[in-house]
Amino acid sequence: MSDENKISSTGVATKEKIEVQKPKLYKVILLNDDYTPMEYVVKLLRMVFMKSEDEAVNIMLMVHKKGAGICGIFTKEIAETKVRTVLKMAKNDQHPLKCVMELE
Ligand code: TYC
Repeated sequence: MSDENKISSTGVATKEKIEVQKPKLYKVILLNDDYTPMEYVVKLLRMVFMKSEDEAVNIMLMVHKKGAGICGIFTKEIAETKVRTVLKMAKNDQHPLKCVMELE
């Protein structure tokens, strides 16, 4: 939220309130399965989420051990695109990898 000072045509200073909404953020979450190769998940995390090798390995291991892991936090449209990209890649490469988004 911010205020903006204005001088009107009558020369009177007025204060106008401008409301700025914070965009809602969504976590993109990768889910574990028993079949998708670990190296494939690491490659996907590097390509889709721009992770370093170390970051990608850590996220993959978290998903493998705990069942789920956060790949990133994004605005709605970006999160939707990331989920769609992951599912499309996995389907194309015939892996059962699942990915969902969740409001922060
Ligand atoms: N559990 C898989 C395996 O042992 C690896 C894996 C990790 C699969 C993360 C999916 O999102 C995933 N090959």
